[in-house]
Amino acid sequence: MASRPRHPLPNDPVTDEVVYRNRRQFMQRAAAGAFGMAAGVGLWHPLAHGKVRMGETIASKQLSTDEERTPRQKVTHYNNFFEFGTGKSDPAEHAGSLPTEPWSVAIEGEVARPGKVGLEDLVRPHRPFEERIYRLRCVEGWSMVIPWLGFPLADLLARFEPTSQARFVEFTTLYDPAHMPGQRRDVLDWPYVEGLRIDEATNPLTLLAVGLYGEVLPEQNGAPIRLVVPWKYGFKSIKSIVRIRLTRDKPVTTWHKAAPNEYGFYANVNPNVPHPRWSQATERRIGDIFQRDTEMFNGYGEHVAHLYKGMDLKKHF
Ligand SMILES: Nc1nc2c(c(=O)[nH]1)N[C@H]1C(S)=C(S)[C@@H](COP(=O)(O)O)O[C@H]1N2
Ligand SMILES: [Mo]
Repeated sequence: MASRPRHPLPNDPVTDEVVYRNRRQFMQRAAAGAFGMAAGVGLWHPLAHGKVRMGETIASKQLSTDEERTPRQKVTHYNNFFEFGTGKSDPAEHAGSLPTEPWSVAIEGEVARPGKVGLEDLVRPHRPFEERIYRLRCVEGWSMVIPWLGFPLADLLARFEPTSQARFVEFTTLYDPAHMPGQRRDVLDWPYVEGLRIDEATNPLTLLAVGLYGEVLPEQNGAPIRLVVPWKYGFKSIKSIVRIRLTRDKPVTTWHKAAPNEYGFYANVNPNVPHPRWSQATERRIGDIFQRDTEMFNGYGEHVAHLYKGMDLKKHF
């Protein structure tokens, strides 16, 4: 685990400089009569009020692809987010009303410092966010190139101090059938759960994303915080996370539970292992007409192949 300075954890008073600055600005503007009372209320509590602010970001060139990015309109209107329906346009149509503020994430299990942390407190130590341009390969056979904004999951986990017993990380999506119409139907066993081995979770490529294309994450892409694991099929990149649990045992993941012969725990992109009902050898980049060859580990082998040395990837698909 990377050794990093300890960061303030849950329940620390909000003393962040940005907040201080916002508050001071508010005082000045309020004094100048720029705001009425109603407008001022939210500004006194900027963290309860605002979504994650992007602020300054840094480009992570080394881990980014220089391939052409999929247009933002496609990235935000061709989605899989079954909590809002199974159609590709359902998430863009229905996810906008998902309440993402306030939002907190529970960090549980094999950690020395468990806690339930408000979103801003969770992400604040990880600013400025990095821009990572990653390929995303869906198990259905399409792919995109998406400029995410976020920070390494490894950095977040280190703050909570995983114990020596922590072998896996389990992630859970919000369960809120009132706002997630798909959860009122038995399409999947809700809430959506995903998992990684601890060495996969702490690989430098593994990202917690809070934005894309320079802006706050749209609801349909998994606001306010989602996982991005670019060498695995898209379904591992779980959206709208409310719980991160470190465990000794391998998590039981949603897609594996739904169809164990079709969706393995590892779900590494692998052109040599067909899905039982279709080939995985090629893919169509959204916007392209023709298929292209799918690369082993989605082209991220130099960063992750060592994680699977000695494993039979046909068995551990
Ligand atoms: N909670 C949740 N996370 C999810 C899904 C989902 O249905 N629910 N779909 C997955 C699948 S199959 C893919 S391909 C990606 C799509 O991410 P995107 O819509 O941001 O491109 O999200 C993944 N994360
Ligand atoms: Mo997918």
